[in-house]
Amino acid sequence: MKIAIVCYPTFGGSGVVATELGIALAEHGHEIHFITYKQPVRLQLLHHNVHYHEVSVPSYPLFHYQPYELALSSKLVDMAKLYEIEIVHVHYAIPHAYAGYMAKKMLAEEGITMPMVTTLHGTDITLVGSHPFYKPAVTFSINNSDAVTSVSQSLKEDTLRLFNIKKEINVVPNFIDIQKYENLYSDCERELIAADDEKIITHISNIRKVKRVDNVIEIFERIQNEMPAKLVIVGDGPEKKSLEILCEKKGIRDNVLFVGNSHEVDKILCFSDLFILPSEHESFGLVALEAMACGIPVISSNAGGLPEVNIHGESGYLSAVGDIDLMAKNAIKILKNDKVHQEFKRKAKENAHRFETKLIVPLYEKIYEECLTKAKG
Ligand code: GMT
Repeated sequence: MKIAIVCYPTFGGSGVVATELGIALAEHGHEIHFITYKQPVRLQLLHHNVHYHEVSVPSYPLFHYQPYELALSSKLVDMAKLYEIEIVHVHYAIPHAYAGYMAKKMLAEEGITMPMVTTLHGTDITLVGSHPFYKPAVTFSINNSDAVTSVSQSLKEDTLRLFNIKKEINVVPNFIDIQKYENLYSDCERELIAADDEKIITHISNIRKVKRVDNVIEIFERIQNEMPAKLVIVGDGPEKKSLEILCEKKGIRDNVLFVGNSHEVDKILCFSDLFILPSEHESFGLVALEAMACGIPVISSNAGGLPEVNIHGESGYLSAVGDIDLMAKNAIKILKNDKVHQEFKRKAKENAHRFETKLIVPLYEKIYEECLTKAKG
């Protein structure tokens, strides 16, 4: 199939999923066309099955807001005609589903059919999409997609609760290439950041309020009272500065490393002992799955789709949002006893296997085929 993938090219989970999906589909022999405003961060190599088309928005003084949807839908139309694209898969409803719908309609005027699959990722529904300013357009674009998928059962339920949806929503969970993490490094070089007797605790996110990174610091402080430890915070975002100040106030700044956005997430996970994700909302928690694939137990909140990924008492522990005491208690329970830690590590990896690429990607292929059959018939 010739498939266009529209996504955000940044470090966020939706862009990562879209990119990994495109790469996996290309390996299955499909021709993939990424259409976005920058080359996706996880897309290092372009080859004959993987193309990237940049959407540029020329600036014009009249525009207070640059019309990205317009440029994106025009690019989609041009690329669909040039490469005879059969189907478009948009990741993150805003504004991609809206632009995709417009492209589909423009192509239809010329007698070209291009079904659209929309994947809902989380904040496009729970935070941004349900805002009254966007809600009618988001509802319209979901209802006018040829197929809709959500990355967890929880997100499906949120979507049905928040919007008036007439379309069937298929749950297709996020996935991971477990093989990629097997024996990735012969030596993780953990001595670069921690002494032998120190545990390494990691958190990765876009450091926005919804991630509750201040809770990570509170939990780390409690862990540190029990054992020597270092905290590695990966990512960048609006809360970073105030978190640095919080660490300084607590007198733990020397033991907390803020490493910013990193292309070495695999390496950081390789030397981590525990991963913390106490989010307020989390439709899936791809980063928790990445940690589990590396055999790292996860201490998380029970928000959204996290209980579908992190299995309580197996791959880590779940607690109510904001229950720092319980999260710290569980973290210490795992880290204090080496035998317990090893068992959680084993189970974390075992549970990640439920989301292997080879199990999930065919679900998308099936959806594409169904859309194409329907469009032809
Ligand atoms: O977590 C974020 O804020 C980034 C966001 C995104 O749009 O990239 O992530 C969402 O999509 C990911 C991939 O499907 C999910 O794993 C994240 O749980 C989801 N984030 C939220 O729901 C907050």
